[in-house]
Amino acid sequence: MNHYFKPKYECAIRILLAKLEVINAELSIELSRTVITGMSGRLKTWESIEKKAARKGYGKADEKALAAICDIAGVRAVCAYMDDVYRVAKALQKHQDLRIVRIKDYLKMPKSSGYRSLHLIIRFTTDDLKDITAEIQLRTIALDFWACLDHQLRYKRGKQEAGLIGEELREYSSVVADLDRKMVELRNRIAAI
Ligand code: 0O2
Repeated sequence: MNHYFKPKYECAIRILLAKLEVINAELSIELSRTVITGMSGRLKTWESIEKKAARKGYGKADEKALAAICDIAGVRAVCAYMDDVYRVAKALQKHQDLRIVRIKDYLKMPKSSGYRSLHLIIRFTTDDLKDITAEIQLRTIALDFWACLDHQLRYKRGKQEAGLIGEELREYSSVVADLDRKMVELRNRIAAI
């Protein structure tokens, strides 16, 4: 991205990762176990920004288009358990320097592809990063496994090609979600012993 505010997006990613580190440390002490098992951040490539701008009906990836793309800065936290995903989201809500402007709960309402994840669209409120938006994706280890393979196998392919394997991937996504529920139940049963 050869745009003057690229450093701001990079900075946003670093700040969000630092926040997630702190949240992980606090929750891990509180619950005596690791809550976030992995995290990563990425700046959307210029090619991907241009494609998304076109998909959203913008002729070119100008400032207006960039403002409409919420995931130029993207951060992902992979959690051990399903309920941890909501714990992390709740902890992020307490941060004064950002505002959660939109929540896309694809855990409660999975996408037709079978994609399950909790997306928080945040906007920074501090002067230095004012109006910089970012997307935080929160999901479990199991759902991350599904999403990564789906991304490779289907997500970025043409519709016809993707259609052939879509049903099978949707089914596996339900299997993964069931497994996540069972793991929470098992953890709770063990804790009650
Ligand atoms: P990449 O390559 O991961 O960056 P909207 O802004 O609401 O109009 P958008 O941005 O598509 O539409 O929102 P959404 O649904 O929150 O999707 C944002 C990101 O979620 C995607 O970014 C993917 O990372 C992920 N995602 C969404 N649907 C799927 C899916 O079916 N499978 C997988 N594996 N990931 C998905 P990008 O920019 O599309 O792609």
